[in-house]
Amino acid sequence: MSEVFVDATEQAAYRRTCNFNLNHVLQDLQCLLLQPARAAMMEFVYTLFVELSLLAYVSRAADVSASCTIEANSGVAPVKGTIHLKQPAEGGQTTIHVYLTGFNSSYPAGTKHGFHVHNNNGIGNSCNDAGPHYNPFNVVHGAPTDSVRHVGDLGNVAVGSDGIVDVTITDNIVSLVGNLSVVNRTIVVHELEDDLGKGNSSVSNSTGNAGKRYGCCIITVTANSASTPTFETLFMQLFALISYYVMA
Ligand SMILES: [Cu+2]
Ligand SMILES: [Zn+2]
Repeated sequence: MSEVFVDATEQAAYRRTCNFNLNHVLQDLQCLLLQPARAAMMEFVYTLFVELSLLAYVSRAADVSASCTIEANSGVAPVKGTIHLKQPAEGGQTTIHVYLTGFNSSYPAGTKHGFHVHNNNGIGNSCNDAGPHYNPFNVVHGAPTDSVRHVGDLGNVAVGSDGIVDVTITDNIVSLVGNLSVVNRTIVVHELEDDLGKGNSSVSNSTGNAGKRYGCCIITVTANSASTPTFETLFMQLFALISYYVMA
């Protein structure tokens, strides 16, 4: 770079020559062709680094968190507990931690209970106000791993040997952001195992024949946070600044 411009003052002089003395085009061809191109390239490289570091900042720093708390559904089952959901703000996989107690202690460990996001914002009427499974594409019920499934189909949660459900689900369809967000909809835990659309029941294709609604809660956002920049993003910013000054 320095074979053309020794310092900033000389560079500024060249820039002025290029900009304001167009009658010297032939004598100053190198200036006209190279200098603006070089300046443009430096700006491009700098902008690219800044944008990359901003992208890294956004993609690493922000998560959307949501939760809901199931109160015992009196008259049906004393199941209660808390569900925590988390997803990167730009989308992607959602992590769902489920912690539930109050299942019938006579059930053997490993007993499964249907677990879904239902369409409505409502837990009244023994969870029936939650409506059907959240199904914006109007397709049949399925397993979480099926390509055709309700958006709300999260399959089953299994009770551990201690009578407690303590599991973490990851799902690529359930989202806390965008048009298909499940925020303000209702999670329902069921009496029976969801047959994942593969049973013989007449309701297998709509509910998975998961039986009664043992408990439910409405998903609400708890945090939509941006944390402090990571070491990597700070390094990228620093590298961008250094590159800019070295190349200029
Ligand atoms: Cu359900
Ligand atoms: Zn379903």
